[in-house]
Amino acid sequence: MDALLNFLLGIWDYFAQNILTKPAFLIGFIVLLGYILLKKPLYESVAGFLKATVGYLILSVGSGGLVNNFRPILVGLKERFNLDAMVTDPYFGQNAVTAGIEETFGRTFGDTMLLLLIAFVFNILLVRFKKYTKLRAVFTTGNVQVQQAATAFWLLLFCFPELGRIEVLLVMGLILGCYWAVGSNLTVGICQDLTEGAGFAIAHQQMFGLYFFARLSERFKKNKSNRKLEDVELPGFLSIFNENMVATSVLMIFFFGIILLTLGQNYLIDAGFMVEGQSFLFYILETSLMFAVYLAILQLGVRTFVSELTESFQGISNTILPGAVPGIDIAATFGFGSPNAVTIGFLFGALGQFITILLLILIKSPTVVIAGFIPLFFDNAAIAVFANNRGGIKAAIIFPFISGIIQIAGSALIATWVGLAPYGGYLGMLDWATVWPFFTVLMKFLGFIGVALVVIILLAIPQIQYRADPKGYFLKVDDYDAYLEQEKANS
Ligand code: ASC
Repeated sequence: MDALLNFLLGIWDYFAQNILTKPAFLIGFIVLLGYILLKKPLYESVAGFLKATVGYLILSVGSGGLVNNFRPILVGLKERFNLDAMVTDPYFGQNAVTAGIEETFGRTFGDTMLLLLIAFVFNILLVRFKKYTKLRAVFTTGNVQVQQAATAFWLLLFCFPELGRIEVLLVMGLILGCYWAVGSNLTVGICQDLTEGAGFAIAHQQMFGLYFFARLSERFKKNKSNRKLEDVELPGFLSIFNENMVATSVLMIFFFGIILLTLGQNYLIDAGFMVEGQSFLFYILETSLMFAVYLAILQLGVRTFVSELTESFQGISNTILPGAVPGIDIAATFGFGSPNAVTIGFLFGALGQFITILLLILIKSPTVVIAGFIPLFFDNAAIAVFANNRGGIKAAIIFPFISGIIQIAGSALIATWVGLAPYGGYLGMLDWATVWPFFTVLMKFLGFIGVALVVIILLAIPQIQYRADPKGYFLKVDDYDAYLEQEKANS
């Protein structure tokens, strides 16, 4: 009996380590399964698997390149000015939890893979019973689930320090599972609009934020003079900005130019960014231009796997999970809408974050924050993509700016309150600076009633969404063209 159990656990562990936490392979296998269910020949199904996996890996090279190149530069500000600051970054957040959990709560969390299993199965069940739950999206980005599990574990222990191992797993499975399913489901409609029915949703760390700002952006639509970024044709010498790669390059030369000059050549040489004798001017140029390079790679990756995923997922949504869509990485949105929105969102998000950081320093906040690259870029660029798509340029400028302020203020507050700040990092993505602090307040002050409230609130959201548009809610996923027809007929 024990041997059998161990064998099964072994298989599970292998699956979790190699597939569930590696979205490129999970998406690859989903495509393979989809094509097999569509009764495609095996060679075509395998070809689809390869193309989807390679595409997703290309996307990861793009987003990883951005992170690895630009995170150290921003974090450098902390060293350069000897700031005792916490970095908002999902990886720093995870490290902070690992570093502090033993000392603070006398605990360690070794059940992440088990938690992912519970969540994955729970998510699939919630979608399978969508008739009752109204949930349509399956979370496939296990890499971010691992980061979120770490932070959620800390927040939970902060509210319930006495909770036993099994209880922790149960409560986390329930709350995180609902957050993943409900959050991803929230983005289904806005993603369908953005991608004109590509059939995916977002499974990441700012899903509530995306939905919130996307809906607010619609208020800008009524004003005719407020155009979308892609509809603007700049005249004269400004016309060079019509080309996305040029626009990104110029803006990044300014942005990173200022930061690199602030860091100074001496620091950059000491810290190993530059070598002795290298031209500072060309170092700045090359570093800044790499931004456009990785962005282009990222977009190539999106183009490569999304079409495979769209087609193959029909096999799954026609059979085992009717009307479902996969929730995927936020970077997939950067292949749609206006590419300039990505750059605009990043820059205005940065403005909002930097102003807030200065304020923290001025008011002598107990926690000072250093802007991590991941929340700065991936959250705010995506908010701009959706805001531009639904409300035009003004929305694409204002909302990332507001988001930047909230990211820093929210992260500083929650990380100070729960005692994570001294360990140097906090997850920092938009939902973790807003929605999760709210959950934490409920649970800290209401105990298990708070837990129940969190779950009830989460599960009520898809019901409200459904009731707002019972005719279009499922149709928007099942047949986007028919949905558009219906909308036209209604208006
Ligand atoms: C995250 C995280 C990453 C990036 C990536 C964006 O939250 O942990 O590595 O965003 O998923 O493509």
